[in-house]
Amino acid sequence: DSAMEKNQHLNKFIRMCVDGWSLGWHEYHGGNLTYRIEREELAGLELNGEREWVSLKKPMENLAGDCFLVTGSGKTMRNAELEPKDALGIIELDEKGQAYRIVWGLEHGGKPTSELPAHLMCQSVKKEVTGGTYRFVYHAHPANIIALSFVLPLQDEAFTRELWEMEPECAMTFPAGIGVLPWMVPGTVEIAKLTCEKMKTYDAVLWAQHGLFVTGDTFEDTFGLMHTIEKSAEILVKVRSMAAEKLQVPSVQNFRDMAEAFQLKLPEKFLF
Ligand code: 2HA
Ligand code: ZN
Repeated sequence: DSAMEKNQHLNKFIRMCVDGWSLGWHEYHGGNLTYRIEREELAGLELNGEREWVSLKKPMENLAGDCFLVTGSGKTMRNAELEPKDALGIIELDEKGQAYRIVWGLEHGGKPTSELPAHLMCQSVKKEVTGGTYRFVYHAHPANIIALSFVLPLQDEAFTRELWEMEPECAMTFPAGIGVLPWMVPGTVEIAKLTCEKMKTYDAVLWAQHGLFVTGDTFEDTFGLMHTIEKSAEILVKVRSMAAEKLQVPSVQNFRDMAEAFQLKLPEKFLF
């Protein structure tokens, strides 16, 4: 009895997991996805409120009562389609935003993603700064952007400009730029805190020598942002593999012209 067909939001979530797997971003247990799902969107799913409440390390008042569709810790994106009720789950937060419980899926004693602190803290920040429009947090391990974190300075300015230069789509897809964090221990509250701090201004944050965190309002925008950043990283890796120096790049004036044509607010700090 497959969960496919019963709930279109679950089906899109599953498709995103499988698409990321197909692109090579989710080796084994790598990566995770959460979606703040409205209660009306849960139609067709049989919820069960019998599992235990689990305290959150950091309470989040503005997520009180919210539900999240989440990937499971130690599960695989690849199995999302074959075994959705094992690989995925839905959690609900209590009325104070201090604890969660599993109300669907994550059968056989499963737990939400190991990066739950970073997901919920980014969900909280984005819900606040976007007035509730952002509902997705997505983490993946795309090889090219990770490779660049070994050779580019770990600065927002360097990564943003290098990636923007690769194709015009980039400045249009992440006009606010991209934030960069040094290597840190995965799954910790420390990495979650620094990530959600950067998410106040950016939609994408790179974890050096680990992977990429992105946020968005729809499945398409969230997946599209991950895909666009990794595509430009792939071009940059090819360029750097061919030659030590680029012979020509789009100029600061080119970026200003594009910003005017598409009404993009490109921060001055990236136009050096
Ligand atoms: O194993 O990607 O960052 C899931 C992860 C941890
Ligand atoms: Zn990871």
